[in-house]
Amino acid sequence: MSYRHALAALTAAAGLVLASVPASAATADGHGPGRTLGELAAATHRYFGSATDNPEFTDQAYLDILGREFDSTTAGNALKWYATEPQQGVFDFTQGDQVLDFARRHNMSFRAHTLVWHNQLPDWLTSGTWTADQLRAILKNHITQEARHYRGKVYSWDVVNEAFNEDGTYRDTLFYRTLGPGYIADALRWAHQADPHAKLYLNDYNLEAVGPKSDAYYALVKSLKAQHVPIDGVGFQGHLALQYGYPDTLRQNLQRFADLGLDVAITELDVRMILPADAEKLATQAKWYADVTKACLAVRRCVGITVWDYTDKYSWIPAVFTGEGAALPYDENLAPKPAYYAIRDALKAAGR
Ligand code: 9MR
Repeated sequence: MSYRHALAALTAAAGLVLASVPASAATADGHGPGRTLGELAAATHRYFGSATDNPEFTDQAYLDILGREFDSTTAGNALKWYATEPQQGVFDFTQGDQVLDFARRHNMSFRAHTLVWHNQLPDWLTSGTWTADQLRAILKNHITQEARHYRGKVYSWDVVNEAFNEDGTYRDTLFYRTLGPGYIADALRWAHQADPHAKLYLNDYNLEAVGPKSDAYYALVKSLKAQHVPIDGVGFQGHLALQYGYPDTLRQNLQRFADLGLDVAITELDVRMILPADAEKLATQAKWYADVTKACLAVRRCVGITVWDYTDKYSWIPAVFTGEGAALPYDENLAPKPAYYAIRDALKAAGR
């Protein structure tokens, strides 16, 4: 039993109130009790979040850590189009509401993900043939209904996800093909109408370093700002892999977007490796997590970091990249890894 759990049990048994007990992480490795990632991030005016997913809601030990350690969450799948509009014009927000309800009960802010993406679309949408007018109406209705349902309840929306290719050209999606590049500005405007207070983001992977893809985003958001299209932030997913090297230009890249008058955030951080994990790889991984954290902390408008779930038990990596994994700050048994302590130390150093 961890220190905190032992303390909680003891306190509950004595009928006492937990209010004055500092939340602490596991202590088996001698790091001692400390404040949570969420609390440490809050001391720097940022959040530290984790994605989660509905099937995980049966795992109480998992939920205990999620609710205790993080002060922001993102639904990994629940708000995607296939889940929220499974039939045309028929909306279902049950799964998203379940995650949002958990967030609210645990005082976590909620990053809503995502309104427009080329993946995980419902069959009715991908199998249909649509004129531009029809698709524009479908897109507008989807964005309006979904963003309106969550109006006033979410911190931010990833309005358009993964709109560009690696070389900085527009990704050839149903939306781009049918509507042209203007679908992005339209989506932002419709989302703003439906929920004027949510921070509106564009979000993508392989955006961490300065390069053709991040240059394309830089040019796009600059032009959107010039046209007064409502855009508040850019999300850098941060799906990193030890074998591909650390994105050394991350801090300067975050800064140049911030300098356009935007918020930036690390939205889906994980650092995968070729399995098996060993002490050396885990140490490198820990350094990368610390370095990403420090990069965000060095940029005033970097508002927070989200890991793409917090435990290797529920990572998306092994199913997609055969032979890779161990990407998250907690292991499969929900024990903190070196990465967890490295993030904590980086936050602590900045929050003093
Ligand atoms: O974590 C999500 C996983 O459960 C889904 O199977 C997958 C389907 O593509 O999407 C994962 O989340 C993705 C996110 O929505 C966008 N960026 C990449 C993430 C990992 O694939």
